[in-house]
Amino acid sequence: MKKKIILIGAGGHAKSCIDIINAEGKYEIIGLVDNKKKKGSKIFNYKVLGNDKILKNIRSEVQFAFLAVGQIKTHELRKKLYLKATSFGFRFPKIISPSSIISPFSKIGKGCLIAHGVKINSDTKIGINCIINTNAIIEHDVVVGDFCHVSTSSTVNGNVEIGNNSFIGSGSILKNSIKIKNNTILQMGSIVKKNI
Ligand code: JB2
Repeated sequence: MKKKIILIGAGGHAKSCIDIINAEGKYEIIGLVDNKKKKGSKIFNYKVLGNDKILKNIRSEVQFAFLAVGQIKTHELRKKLYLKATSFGFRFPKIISPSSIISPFSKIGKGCLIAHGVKINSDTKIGINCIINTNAIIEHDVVVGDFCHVSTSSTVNGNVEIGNNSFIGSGSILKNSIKIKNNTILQMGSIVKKNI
């Protein structure tokens, strides 16, 4: 039987999350919470059940939650919502698209979204609550910190380290063995050959 899950955030990224959660087939989405969308409004067949104030009460019926707000400039909203939901006892699963290719020798943290077409190679470690977005390539021996977003079609070559809370813009290419410090924001199409 599928486990029940609630999504936090009901914008564009939530649509991607819904698609991947349904493709994976392990969780039944019981609804979304959003601080600005009207209660009762819908994304596809899924209702906005209310705002974050209802999370505490929903916990008695639903064990799992997932961050469905995206992360472009800052990780702060995602982290705040994660801490709030965990304080109510929610658990955050990793959600992995069946169209991704993930090495069995890699490790992926809780709360991560691994989107369609992603490739994660051997001995790579991804921290908690990351978004590895559509068609990103993460090569062997890479370390990605917590609360990172590696955006669409980025290429992270072997042995790269990406610090916590970082954003790697769409289509970026990171040379092998470089280090990216915590809280880095790389604009789309960045080509990075040295440590930053
Ligand atoms: O504190 C909050 C809160 N603040 C904003 N709690 C809850 N539960 N929801 C919150 N929100 C809601 O997040 C907003 O009311 C809005 O409905 C949603 C953000 O939607 P938006 O479409 O603006 O962005 P997104 O974060 O879903 O997607 C961004 O990031 C993705 C990775 C976009 O830039 C996408 O294009 C991108 N693919």
